Amino acid sequence: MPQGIAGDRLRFYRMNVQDHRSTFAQDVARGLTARQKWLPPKYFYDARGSQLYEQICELPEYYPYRAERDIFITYAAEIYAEIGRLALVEFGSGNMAKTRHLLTAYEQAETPFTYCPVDISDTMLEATAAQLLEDYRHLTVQAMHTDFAGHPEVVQAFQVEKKALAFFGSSLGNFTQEESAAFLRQSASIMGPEDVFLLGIDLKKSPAILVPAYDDAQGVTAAFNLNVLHRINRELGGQFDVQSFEHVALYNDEKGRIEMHLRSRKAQHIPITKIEQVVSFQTGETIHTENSCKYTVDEVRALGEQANLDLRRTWFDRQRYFLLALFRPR
Ligand code: AVI
Repeated sequence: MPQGIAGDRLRFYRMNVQDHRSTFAQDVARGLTARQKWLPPKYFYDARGSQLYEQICELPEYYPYRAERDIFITYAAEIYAEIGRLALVEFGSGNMAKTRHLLTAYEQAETPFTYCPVDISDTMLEATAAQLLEDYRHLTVQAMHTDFAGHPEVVQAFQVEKKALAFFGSSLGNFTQEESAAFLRQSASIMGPEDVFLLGIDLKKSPAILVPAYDDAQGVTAAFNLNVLHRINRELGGQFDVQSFEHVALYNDEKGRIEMHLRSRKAQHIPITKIEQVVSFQTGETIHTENSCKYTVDEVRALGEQANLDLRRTWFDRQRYFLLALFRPR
């Protein structure tokens, strides 16, 4: 239910966010007792992890952030021409820095417009939404705090007529194929005939470019990956000696994805109090912590087709590393 309406230009919704801690415990118990140990990537993003992700976006090797920003800057007017009449609903809005390039195009039109950021971090949402209202006179914000990943249809609660649903930053790439297809299908099911879906997605390219983007020289991505072990220690009473694990990033050509793993440098047994387990590792055994799927344009088109969405416009950065795709309902 909507809560805490603060002024005429800001409405805040808190939608049924699950108890993260119990879910974290369940996911850690399930993931670390599987044959190939794994953890869902969403647990990277505690306060420290979010900070590290912002640092990743500034790294020389991590091109996706800059490439997408390039598209927004270069084509803001064209993108605005396609979506300007629609409220912009952004899944996983984060610090909204990149989206500002689009909001600036809305503002320059000098007509009222609505931006609906949706994020799992409420502190980030509150702070950033308030700042946006100061910076954009014609803007109304409806912000939603929720874990939207499994149920994008939650954004139906926003009071908007026509909408551009947006999922930027190649975050769809962190979903499995089934999750991506379900996300697009569920999104399509709440789209009216004039609504659009905007997808920012990273394209397939040489592993010589991909791998360093996830294994940078300064070790920021390594710290981001290892941070999930610190989080297990802090929140679940884990006893990981974080130094005894190393960051691994590899390109899985067959699956078309970067995989991140944490590899145990030695055989060890790790007690985790809150899940009442001792997790054993052999030397070299890994925890698979993230997939970052890469696509071709044809694969992006096919992804849309599975959800009855037609690919109508494409924008690329100057290196053609990244794609902003606009879909319309069939
Ligand atoms: C958020 N997501 C799209 C990033 C990616 O590129 O898959 C997360 C990330 N992992 C390591 N570096 C960045």
